[in-house]
Amino acid sequence: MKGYRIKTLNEFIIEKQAEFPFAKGELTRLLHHVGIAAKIVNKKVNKAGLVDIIGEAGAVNVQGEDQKKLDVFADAQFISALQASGECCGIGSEENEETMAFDDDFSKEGNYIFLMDPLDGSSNIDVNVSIGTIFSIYRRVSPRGTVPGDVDFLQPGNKQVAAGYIIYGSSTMLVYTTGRGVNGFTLDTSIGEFCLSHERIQTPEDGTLYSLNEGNYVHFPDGVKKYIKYCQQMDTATNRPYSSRYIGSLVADFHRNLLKGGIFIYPETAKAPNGKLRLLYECNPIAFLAERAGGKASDGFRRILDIQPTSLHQRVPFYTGSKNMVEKAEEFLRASSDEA
Ligand code: P6P
Repeated sequence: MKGYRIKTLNEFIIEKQAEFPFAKGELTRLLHHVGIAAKIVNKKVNKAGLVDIIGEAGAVNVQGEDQKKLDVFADAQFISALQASGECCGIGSEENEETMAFDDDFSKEGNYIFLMDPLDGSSNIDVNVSIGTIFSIYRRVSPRGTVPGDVDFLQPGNKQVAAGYIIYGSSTMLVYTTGRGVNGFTLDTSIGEFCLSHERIQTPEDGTLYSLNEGNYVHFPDGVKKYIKYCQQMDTATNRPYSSRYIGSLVADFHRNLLKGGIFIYPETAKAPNGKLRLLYECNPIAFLAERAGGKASDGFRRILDIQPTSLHQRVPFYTGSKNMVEKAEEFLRASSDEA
């Protein structure tokens, strides 16, 4: 009887490493360590609801260690796993104001730069909403053995060699791309392995879901207001009105739209004149995945991956998802800016 052939993340990475221009197993080791950190974070996130019962976060545990907030915990786990890989020479993280360069001889030789939001949407944990880790991987530009700097960390998204996210939800999944297709792995906790569950994800060119925080409507640019009205109009030929779906957790909103089709928008608002989401470790990795799955990602006018970063935590307006939906939203934005 033909059983289900489990293909683990490690088997898949090794199988595909020949496709990766800098093979030699470097990226294999890096992604393997991402998987290890993801499993450790997953275990903690899944227990988060029990914090009050088992008295973890904020208390002192049996080893006498101060328990940290989950996003600080996740940050530390990914940093130590990446340092252990020996392939990463520096990290930029949402949790740390400055970039971190490893100065031990082992890691200084690393060829890769890692940017991450270690636990995005962590405020959703106490209401049991899915949250995620988002990561972006670049080759270093400066010579090996030297301390990485802005030339390494502030590369445009079109230089990414890999990007992905882990979504800690009803099941935990790791979704990543090295530029050739987008593949999803579901964590089988009974064997402690991420197993291939969504091979070569292609996002539908059209969708019927639009995701944005309509509570900010009064602050939206005119083009966004007009696009929302377009989504809400009755037009059976284009399956409108669309459905509004907004979880308030980027990875969860994006993941749903990636699989089912849809558009996610976080535009500029009065409170966030450049949008809320960060270019380097939220928008660029998500944009890389969106494009490699056949979708699009822009700031409303420019392709996200072509934006030259100027600072680690800079924000950009973000429109991403099904190609035709993003292009329709961009049409409304262009028309409104022409009228202005
Ligand atoms: P708002 C979560 O805090 C986050 O950074 C993203 O995950 C999410 O898409 C966005 O902010 C939600 O922001 O302003 O709608 O609550």
